[in-house]
Amino acid sequence: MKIINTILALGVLLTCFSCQDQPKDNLSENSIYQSLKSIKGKGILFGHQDDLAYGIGWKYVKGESDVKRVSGDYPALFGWELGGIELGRSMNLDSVPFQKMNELATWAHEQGGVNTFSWHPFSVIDGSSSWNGKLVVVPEIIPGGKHHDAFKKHLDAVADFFLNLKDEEGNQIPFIFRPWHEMDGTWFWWGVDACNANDFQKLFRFTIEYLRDERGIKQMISAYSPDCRFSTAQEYLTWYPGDDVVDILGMDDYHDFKTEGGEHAVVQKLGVVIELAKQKNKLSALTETGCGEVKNPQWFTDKLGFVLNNPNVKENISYAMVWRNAYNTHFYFPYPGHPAADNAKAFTNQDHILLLKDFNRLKNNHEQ
Ligand code: BMA
Repeated sequence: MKIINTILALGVLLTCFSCQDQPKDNLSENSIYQSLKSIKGKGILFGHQDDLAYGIGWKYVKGESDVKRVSGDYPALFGWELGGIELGRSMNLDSVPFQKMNELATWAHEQGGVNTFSWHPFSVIDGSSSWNGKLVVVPEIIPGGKHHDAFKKHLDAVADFFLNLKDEEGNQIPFIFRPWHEMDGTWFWWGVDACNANDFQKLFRFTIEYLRDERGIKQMISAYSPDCRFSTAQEYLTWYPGDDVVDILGMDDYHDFKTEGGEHAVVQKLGVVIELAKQKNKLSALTETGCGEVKNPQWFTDKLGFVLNNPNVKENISYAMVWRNAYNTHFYFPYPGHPAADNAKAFTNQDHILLLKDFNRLKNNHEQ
């Protein structure tokens, strides 16, 4: 009897320990998560930051998109940036009005696309921008820190934006949130030079729990995305905050593409991410990448295409996103007439690279 009791007690104890790390219960109802799961292995969503807001030579033209101008259709994934919202500004740090962002993201959702949000906040302590890699901010804003309450107000501004994202029927629009990315780099105040892994984990965890549990944002799934400064699973997980606050295992990588043959390193690192995602039953993605000004006209087929045609990558990752087309010396997707335009079109024409219509078709096939 004693033995049985002990076994039972142990069982209860083990269950409690493991529930801490259980995946979140809202995933079964999240249409993004479910559709990405259902099309896994059938295609990779192609994404572009600020795609509908502006491009080279245009700004806020209804229906316009550099990806569409070159490839014939919109991307399937739309990236947006929230930096500045925490200060109560009406525009983000790249001058995109938040009202416009709300409208465009709502439109993207209604067309069947997926929205993903990044956030490069100003420090609540002294208003410094995110790009202050030596500034000690994180210990002061996590629970127990002197500026924690002020930080919660910053998060409230983010929460209010998310809660205002509603479809025509008033339902909350599902989205991906990818905060505190590239923590393995030295350029952000949540990066390795100013923040240790333990504090980082607390920051990430608090951010997700506050938005999801305190502010009730259940339609959010989250992505963890170090930059490419890792080569093993152990290194990749250094800052990992826990299975219950992460849904997508990502990687940002511009750096490896800059070195000769670096696309092999990208494949290797994505292999690490994919393997971990399998073990944890999560999705994986190349959350940010690109070649500045697309200086290599073959970059899309020969570099990014090389990576996304690797059988393991092709079989497993959900999406790959390139950064914004800000102005004529800062863009990551070609515009019509650019030397890389035909190549980018050939890249997006591949069956497994999904633009918006391709993604919708696959989802519909799956539902039938
Ligand atoms: C960077 C650049 C900046 C921009 C920031 C946040 O990579 O594009 O110009 O402000 O992202 O979107």
